[in-house]
Amino acid sequence: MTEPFLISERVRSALAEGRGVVALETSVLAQGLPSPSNLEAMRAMTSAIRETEAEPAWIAIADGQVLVGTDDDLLVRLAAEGSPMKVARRDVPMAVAGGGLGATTVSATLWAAHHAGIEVAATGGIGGVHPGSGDVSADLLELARTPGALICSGPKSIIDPVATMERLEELGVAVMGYRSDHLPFFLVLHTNISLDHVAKDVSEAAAAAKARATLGIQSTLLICNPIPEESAMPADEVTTAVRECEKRAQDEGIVGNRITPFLLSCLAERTNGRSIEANLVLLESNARVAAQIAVELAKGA
Ligand code: PSU
Ligand code: MN
Repeated sequence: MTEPFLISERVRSALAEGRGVVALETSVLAQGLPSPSNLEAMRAMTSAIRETEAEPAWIAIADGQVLVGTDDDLLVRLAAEGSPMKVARRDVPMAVAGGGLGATTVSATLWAAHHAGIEVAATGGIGGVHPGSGDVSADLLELARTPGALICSGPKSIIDPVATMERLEELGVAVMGYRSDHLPFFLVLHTNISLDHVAKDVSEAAAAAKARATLGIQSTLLICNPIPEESAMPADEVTTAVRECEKRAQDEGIVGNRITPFLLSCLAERTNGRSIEANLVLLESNARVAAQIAVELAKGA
């Protein structure tokens, strides 16, 4: 029988040598971005992490195995193939048993990273509470029950940021701004929600992550790094586009885990691709900051 959980040789040796490792989700490649932007994101994130002398651990499911650290060929397949399964934590057993190709969301990625002994992960924007529909991303509960540190640019612009922050508070998930005292909002620089905790540099962020780990606090520290300012989109433009897309999703009866990919692709169409450009910029920036934090943690910050 093949092992259902496989850590790649590169990731295994990076962990054994005490080097920094950054876990990365693949749903952003398979469902979040169109081709060829998804491959561009994959390459930019991989390079940003390697340049920082950390090791990327892309997480995916293929041929009955959860893979922590994949080769580029598999990522190219994930990015190209019509419909890899979108795999949140609850879907992992079926994705493994089914033997096909699966792309992990933040929840499955945090679970697998922790299982592999990886402390730091990066994504674009997290899921959260969708306005009005009662839809809440599994990302939130996962942040509450799995230890680690996740670098993101706040909740995605399709999410209700106030309701999401309330839910994170209830779940006991700490939110820390990275060089920002307001909650970033994915494609938009920030919301008007102020944050209680701010890291002014990598060493402050790493120190908080280290304290969490030392104390054995069983939740993920959410470190929110705003999109680089020159690439940020105007809030009113994004809000208008999101409202139109929500209406379209409702008219077309889009529900469940198809909502987020639908809204992201609608947003790309409504903004003539500018949301995709902005998404690429923030993904690369988050990968770099995550790598810097992972390296600092590995040094025993
Ligand atoms: N960040 C992005 N693009 C994405 C996602 C995150 O910039 O596509 C994905 C992540 O995998 C996240 C998922 O976990 O969207 C959330 O989906 P849902 O709202 O269905 O929980
Ligand atoms: Mn949902």
